[in-house]
Parts: sequence; C-alpha cells; structure tokens
Amino acid sequence: MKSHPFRLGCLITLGLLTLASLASAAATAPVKIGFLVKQPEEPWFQLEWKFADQAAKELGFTVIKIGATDGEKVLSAIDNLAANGAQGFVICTPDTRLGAGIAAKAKSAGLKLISVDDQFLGANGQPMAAIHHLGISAGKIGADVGTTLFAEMKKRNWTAADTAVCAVTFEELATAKERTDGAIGALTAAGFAKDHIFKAPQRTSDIPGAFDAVNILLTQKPTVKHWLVCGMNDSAVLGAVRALESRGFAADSSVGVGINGTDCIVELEKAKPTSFYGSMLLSPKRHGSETVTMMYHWIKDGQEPALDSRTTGILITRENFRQVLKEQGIRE
Ligand code: FCA
Repeated sequence: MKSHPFRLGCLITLGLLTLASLASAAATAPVKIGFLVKQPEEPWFQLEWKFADQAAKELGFTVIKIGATDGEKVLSAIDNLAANGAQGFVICTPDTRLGAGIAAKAKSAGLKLISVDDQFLGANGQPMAAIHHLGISAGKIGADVGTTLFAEMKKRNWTAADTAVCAVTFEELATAKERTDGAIGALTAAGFAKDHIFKAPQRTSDIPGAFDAVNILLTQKPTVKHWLVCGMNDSAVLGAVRALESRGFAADSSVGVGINGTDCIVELEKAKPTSFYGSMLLSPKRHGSETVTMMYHWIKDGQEPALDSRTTGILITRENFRQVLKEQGIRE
C-alpha cells in the first residue's frame, strides 16, 4: 500500500521533532560529575572537594564527592555514578596500577575520565599518557624543597659531618618518588654528601607511616646531630618531625620542609616553632576547580581538555603562611 503523501510528511516531521527533543534533552540534562579521592581524611583532598563545589556552584552543575580508598570502592563508585546519571568523573586513585581497569570501567559505563594528582600507570608500568591528567611538576617542587633545606643548613652553620638527610620515601607512587628524588638531586647538586642521605620508606602514605619509618632510621643512625627532612607531602614530614621529637630533636637541631601546604597549617600556627620549617604550597584550588571545570566543558560543549597539565608550588613558612593562604583563597 502506498502511503498518503500527507501522512508521510507528518511522520517525517514527528520523527525530526523527536530527534530534536532527544538532542536537546541531552544538551540540557543536568551535568553531574563525580570526584573520587583516595584519602578523604587529608585536608588536601577536602580542599580539592571544596574548590570543586565552588566551581560547580558558579557554573551550575553537581559534584558527587566519593571517598574511594581501595579498588573495590572505586569500581562500585563508578557503577553508582552511572546509575545516578553522571556523565564523567575526576579521580585521585588509591593505586595508580589500577589505571587500566578504571579506564576500561569508565568507558563501558559511558563516563568521561580525568585523573588528578596521581597519574594512572598502564600494564607496562608506564604513565597512561592517553588519559587526561592534571598533576604537579613533582621533580621541580621536590628540588625546591632540597634547595630550601640546604639553605637552612647553611644559615644554621651546621657542619657537613654532623648533618644528615632523612628522605621519607613512598617510591611505589611515581609522583612521590619524583618529589623525593628531586629533593635529593638538589641537595647533592648543592654539594651535600651522598653518603649522608638516608631513605626512610613509608609503608603507608600518612603520618603514622612516616613516624614508623623514621623511628627505624633514627635507631640505625644514633650519632647524627642535625637532620634535614623531606618527603612526598606534609604528612610524611609531620610524621618525621614527631619521630624526631620523641628522640629529643627540636627546631634547633632538625629542619623539615613538606609539600601541599594544606596539611601543616595547625603545625605552623603553633606558638613555639617546631622542626617543621615550611612547605611547598600547591594549589588545591586549581586541582579541584580546574579539573571539574574542564570536565564540565567536555561534557556540555564537547570541548576536550589538555591531556597533561602541571601545577607549581610556592614556599610557605611561619613568616608568610597566613598571608599566602589568604591570597590563595585557602584561609579567610
Ligand atoms: C598525592 C599526595 C597528596 C598531594 C597530591 C598532589 O596524591 O598523596 O598528598 O600531594 O599528590
């Protein structure tokens, strides 16, 4: 039977209208973005969340914040995000070796993906350069820690013979290794003796993990008079400072410089200076708001973000931290 031309016309119009309304529904569907972090108890990650929320408020989308402390939690979070109508997520993974699995799961759930802070590793152990990432210039920031420590040693007139470096390491995480390698590299480039540099490997990347690691090192090296301390972040150096204190070291006999600048504020506020001299302040604002903003434009406007962005750090000490934290929007 031949269709009446009028009926055919109506059908085509109807079809076009349906397609148009489907397309506009996709364009106007509320944007929901997951933000998964490995250590939700760390102030660094709480601030990333805070700045992600701020960007969401300004641009009009929702951030779904999830603490994903192990691989299983990451996978079930991805399922939940998809079920809740999210279109993408930002993640600092609890283990970079899960990278390929997380990327595959995101793809099958139809979710866009950006990694933050810790870059995914592929099956070959190399960074997954095809996954969009925003991280820190870890080697350079570590080198700035090393340079600061060396300058503080000179300022205090500590002798090379009496002074040693305690590097609190977490080498299974590439960004952590780059930071401590950077610090050690700058110290040796400045003339610090390699055989006075000791690593204290953390079993867990938190304050207790650093405390335990440094306690072992201090037991092994009882004759060192002055310690210079570096680590992957503030928690690593804070754990070391606490271990040093338990052996009688204080601000006049040891000096530590952290990284993050967000997890040492209480320490810097203490009335009496401790061995925690300062920290390389990173930008939780950029890591939190830039990642979700990139994701938002990717979802909404099809605008693909840069594959690899890196942020820098600035030294904060007891002298300037209040002012700098204020300037950076971290403290009132
Ligand atoms: C890693 C560390 C965090 C922070 C971040 C930029 O994820 O665990 O403390 O330094 O990189």
